[in-house]
Amino acid sequence: MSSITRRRFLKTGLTTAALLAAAPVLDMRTWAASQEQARVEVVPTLCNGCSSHCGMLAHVKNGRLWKITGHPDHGRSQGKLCARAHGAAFWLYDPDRLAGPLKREGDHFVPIDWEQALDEIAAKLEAVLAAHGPGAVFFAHNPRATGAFYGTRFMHALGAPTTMTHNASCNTSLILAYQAVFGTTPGADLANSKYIMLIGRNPAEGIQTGYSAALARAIEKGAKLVVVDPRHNASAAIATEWVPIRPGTDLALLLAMMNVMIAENLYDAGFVAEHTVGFEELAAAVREYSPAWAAPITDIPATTIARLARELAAARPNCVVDPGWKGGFGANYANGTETARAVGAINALLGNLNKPGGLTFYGAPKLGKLPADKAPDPPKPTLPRGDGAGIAGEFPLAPTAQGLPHVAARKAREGKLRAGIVRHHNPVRNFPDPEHMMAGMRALDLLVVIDTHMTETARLAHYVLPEPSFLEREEVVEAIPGRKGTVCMRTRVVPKLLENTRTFDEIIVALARRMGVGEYFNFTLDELNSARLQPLGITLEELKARGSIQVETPVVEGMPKLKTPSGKVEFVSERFAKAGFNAVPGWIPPRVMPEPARPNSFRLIHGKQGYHSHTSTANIPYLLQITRDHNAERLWMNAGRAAALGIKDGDLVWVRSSLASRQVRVKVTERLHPEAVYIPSGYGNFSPGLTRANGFGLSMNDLVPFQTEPMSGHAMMMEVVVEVEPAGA
Ligand SMILES: Nc1nc2c(c(=O)[nH]1)N[C@H]1C(S)=C(S)[C@@H](COP(=O)(O)OP(=O)(O)OC[C@H]3O[C@@H](n4cnc5c(=O)[nH]c(N)nc54)[C@H](O)[C@@H]3O)O[C@H]1N2
Ligand SMILES: Nc1nc2c(c(=O)[nH]1)N[C@H]1C(S)=C(S)[C@@H](COP(=O)(O)OP(=O)(O)OC[C@H]3O[C@@H](n4cnc5c(=O)[nH]c(N)nc54)[C@H](O)[C@@H]3O)O[C@H]1N2
Ligand code: SF4
Ligand SMILES: [Mo]
Repeated sequence: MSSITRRRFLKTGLTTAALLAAAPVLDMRTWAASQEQARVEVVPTLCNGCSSHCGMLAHVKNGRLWKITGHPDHGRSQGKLCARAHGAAFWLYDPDRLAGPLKREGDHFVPIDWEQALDEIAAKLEAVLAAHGPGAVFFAHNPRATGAFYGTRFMHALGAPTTMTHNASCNTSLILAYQAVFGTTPGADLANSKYIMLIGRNPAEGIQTGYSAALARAIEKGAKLVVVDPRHNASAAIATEWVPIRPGTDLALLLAMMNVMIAENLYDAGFVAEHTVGFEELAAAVREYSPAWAAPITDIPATTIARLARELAAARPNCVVDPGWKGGFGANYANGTETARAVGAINALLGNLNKPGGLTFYGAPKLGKLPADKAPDPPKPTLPRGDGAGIAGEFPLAPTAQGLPHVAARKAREGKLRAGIVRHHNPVRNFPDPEHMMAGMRALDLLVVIDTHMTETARLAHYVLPEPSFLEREEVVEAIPGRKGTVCMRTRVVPKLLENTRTFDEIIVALARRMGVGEYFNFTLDELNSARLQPLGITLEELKARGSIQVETPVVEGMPKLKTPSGKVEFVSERFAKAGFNAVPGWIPPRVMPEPARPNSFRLIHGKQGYHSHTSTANIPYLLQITRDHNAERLWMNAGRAAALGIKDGDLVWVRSSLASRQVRVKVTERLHPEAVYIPSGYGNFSPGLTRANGFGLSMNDLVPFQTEPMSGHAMMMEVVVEVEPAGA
């Protein structure tokens, strides 16, 4: 199915029409027949259940969304959708959706007319700009093409430098680390790998459909899969080996494996000589990190560490230590960035870059730009950022393309940031320390939230502006990397159901015109999308009809020239050294550790469940019911530790940190490292506007203080020790 068009999928129900014309009274049978045979239009679009934006075919019957299926032409998702996609389809008809713009009056919201809301927002933004300058204004979002294009362009038009994504709660550490080692973030060719080590990565639950499928294919082809995780996660269920590790210590494991590979000459010396810099420094640094050194730190036997290093090296170059996403070395631990640098380095020792089954460096199709004479780009702001990212003395290495929303909340509390626009992002719920995040939002002179629902962040806004759901709008064309890249776009599946909603681009253009920077927005979304497609020789009409189209992207065979200062893999980073950090990866312990002498002291960790996205899907009744049916919101505790505390499966406990105390029921299990308790991500909403999720389950963010990792500035989301005791004790 390489060319899906709307027309091809139209099944005209002539018999239905005839039946209806002949039937004077609509009886049940006629009605059922009309449903059965109704004309089905299949509209290709993109899922919005999470940021992966898989290719989706929406089947529309009688003007209503009837069902969804995967779009086979999307190169990354390859016809697959996950459970959350089916849940997210409910958003279209969700009675909790925001139906019109709202303005805060005291402690409640009142409906407001769009024109008036936009006039007032523009005037208030102008006032902040006049009093404090563009350095005091920010934009934050869940990073995707539409938000990135319109949000960033608007900020730049105002001279405002502070645009931020959610990544400081996700994977900013990885982004920084791989920038240093490779100049970019690599992927992995799991499907062709002979030996895969997943370190705090769980494709079976932290789903990106194509990636999860690739892991399954690798297993079918006989790959060895090693899952390093304090928790026997769903990927471990199909693994050859589960290596339970003490949380926060993966860096020690990696350093010790590199020690073995170098000491025993198992690494790819040819690749290292030709394509890397800083090997001697790395070799000198890891000499002290033997398996015997790492064993008591990681709680993994030294013999196992040495064996894993030898097995990996024996499979090179068709093997990979997965580059990860969030879990083991995302925005979680004090050593997140350093751990990701070590993952980069060990893959380079294996010489697996651009080899089948190794790391991949695929580009995305190159999109075009609007003509400069018609739509000039606003100049890039020259003011220093307001969130400390890239600023000497604050977080000089923090990637400025991501920014630091939790630091921005502190700056707002200090009066340095004064106004913000938040779109498709819920920083109050999804960053640690909600009191800190809320205090930041409340301190602003102006907070505008653009969402589909009344989230925890939206509740604090001065203006809440509703977008139509993803099935009712068109968006900016996206380019997806891959061996064969994909261009794709979100198309409108059904007409706008809630008339009084507006899309993000409409909102931004309206604000820009009011604020005297309309000259940067003198084009329609269609014109922008046509310009983006122009170099690919694809018309907008064609992409709207097909939704996703694969295009040839130049594939570099062998080693690409990397965007590092040397053009090679860098084991040693001058930038890191200059900023006062290790030049080559070295041991950094986690910030906190549970107290061994206290039987009720644990580290609290979290992770994804396959059927929820962050905290935005718990309000979907079908997905919430899965949780309820399986008591899946419970806190996991190791059976031995539970027995010692007199805690049984299903018991209610108190979980206390320095920040808060919460109650939750316990799942007693053998599938967890004894020193950790684990809470599934996705629960703990506290906005009454989310009528079904409100008050359900626990978010670990309630218990984690505001804290920043020194290198990347990310939120350290699992650096927290809790005490657990039976409720009522
Ligand atoms: N179902 C679902 N899928 C998603 C998402 C979602 O919300 N829901 N979101 C998408 C996004 S934005 C992301 S970032 C990815 C995340 O994808 P992943 O990073 O794979 O998912 P996580 O569950 O965050 O973390 C993976 C594992 O890390 C483990 N872990 C925790 N601490 C440690 C540690 O110290 N060491 C080691 N080795 N392991 C540890 C957890 O037990 C967990 O099993 O998922 C994407 N896909
Ligand atoms: N407790 C907890 N915290 C987490 C995580 C977790 O799993 N659990 N995961 C961490 C990770 S890996 C990440 S990436 C971040 C994610 O953090 P966020 O980006 O904040 O999370 P999302 O759930 O993707 O989406 C946030 C908002 O998008 C809104 N939304 C949905 N559809 C639309 C739309 O079409 N238009 C608009 N304008 N808004 C829409 C939802 O209502 C929701 O408020 O959270 C991090 N923090
Ligand atoms: S991974 Fe699932 S929820 Fe995310 S975009 Fe793909 S189908 Fe949708
Ligand atoms: Mo994420």
